[in-house]
Amino acid sequence: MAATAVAHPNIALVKYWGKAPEGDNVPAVGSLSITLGGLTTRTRVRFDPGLAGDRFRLDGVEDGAAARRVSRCLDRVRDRLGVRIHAEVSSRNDFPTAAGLASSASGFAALVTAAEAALGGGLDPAERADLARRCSGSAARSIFGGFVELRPTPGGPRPTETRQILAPDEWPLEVVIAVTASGPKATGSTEGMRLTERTSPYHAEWVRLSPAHLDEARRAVLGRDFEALAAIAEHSCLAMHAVMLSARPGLIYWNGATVACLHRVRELRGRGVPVFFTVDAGPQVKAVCLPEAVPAVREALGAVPGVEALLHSGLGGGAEVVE
Ligand code: 2P0
Repeated sequence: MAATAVAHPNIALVKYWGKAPEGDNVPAVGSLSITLGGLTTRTRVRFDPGLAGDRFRLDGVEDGAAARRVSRCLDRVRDRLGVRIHAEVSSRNDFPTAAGLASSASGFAALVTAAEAALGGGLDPAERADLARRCSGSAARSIFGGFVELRPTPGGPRPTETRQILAPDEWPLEVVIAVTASGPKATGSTEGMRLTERTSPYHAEWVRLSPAHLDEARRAVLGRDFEALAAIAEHSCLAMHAVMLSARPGLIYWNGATVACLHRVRELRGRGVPVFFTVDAGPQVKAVCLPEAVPAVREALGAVPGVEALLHSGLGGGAEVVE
């Protein structure tokens, strides 16, 4: 009754921000992402009838707040498979946790995949994705590799459908991540979304426009049209941050170096370098580019004052059981 799974974070090019009113963590909007092969979460789950409660260690340290969320996620897997046994979970990230690098996406994708395998569940990836979505919306996308779309499907067999739209080797984009601050962010995504839904006058418009954003991005991906993908991805990112900024009090996830990096990426693209930016609920800048652009992008972002480190990743596969 033990299994180990690995999963990778994903970066949304069409962003998820906001929950549907029906609850159970159904996203208010669809999203489209790329899964990053170069950053990895590795999670071992061992179910043990002798345990009085679930236990959770992240990077070797017991973490009480995260443990409650892990336990709630395990409850969803247990409920689905009709099991009532507690588990010991240990997880490792080879990248900074909770700093806008989507550690909850890879974390919950790996957790659901390992827990389900440990219990011999035999769930298919679409079902695992919907379970992972209930634990953390973006985690559904990390069940799959390459280019992934998640759509709310009211009235469907499941409340959301997640699927791969292109495999990693069908369009091998690269991502350079400029880390402009390490350490956990000030406002977690779930809390930030709730505040935005309640208080931003622009949130309803964001939800209304989202299907058009998804259609535009899906067309660009299927046509391998980098310019078109750059245009819609930067728009979705900036529109999401506009909605965040318009909450009360406004959510400002960027720092000065974040903004400087956005300008550098725009300058590069103006000079013909195939690169665009995206930024999540944190201050790191993700520069998505064609493989030949990686050296120029690294050099440009590495020279921006305030950039502490660069990470680099190609696209990768979905969550999988390794032991
Ligand atoms: C995304 N983010 O699409 C967006 C862009 C952050 C900004 O999904 O509340 O950690 O656990 O469902 O999945 C981060 O949100 O939120 C996120 P919950 P999650 O990648």
